[in-house]
Amino acid sequence: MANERSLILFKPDAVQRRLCGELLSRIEKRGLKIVGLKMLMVTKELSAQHYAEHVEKPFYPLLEEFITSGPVVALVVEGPEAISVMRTMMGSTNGRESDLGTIRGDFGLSRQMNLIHGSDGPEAAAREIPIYFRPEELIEYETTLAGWVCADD
Ligand code: IDP
Repeated sequence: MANERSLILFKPDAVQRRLCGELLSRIEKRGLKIVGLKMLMVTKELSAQHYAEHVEKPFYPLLEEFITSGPVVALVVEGPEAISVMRTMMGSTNGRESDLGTIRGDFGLSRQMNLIHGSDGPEAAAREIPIYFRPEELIEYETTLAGWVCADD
């Protein structure tokens, strides 16, 4: 079982809809550890860097407009299989197709304004985390709860 880190964004719609506390609460209650946290504006340059695989796609101009439209909250979360755990919690890209119980399924109906980003694999996490955080902005610490949250394997 890999202890992983994942880059998470609460997108501008989550901030505007005042859902950051709800989303953060779900992540913390699940047992993942917050090791980095900040609010920032995504610039066009940052958007192109983050969404490099999408810049040539037809939906990119609207995605850029959306992601640069207001502040986002960026986090690095850490825990056992944190990347896939977060992807499952997030749900499908399109809120309309996302299962109830997931963040996107519970709070949205949009494919674009889908509240949250999470790295989709270890390579993506390794690429995305340094886009948003300098090494010294990520805090290494122990929590006494760790053994109570995941101790089966
Ligand atoms: P993901 O966020 O579920 O990993 P990706 O396919 O990596 O989905 O797409 C990145 C983001 O681009 C999505 O979260 C969504 O905001 C936006 N997006 C993806 N596909 C479309 C589309 O077909 N129309 C509009 N926006 C899209």
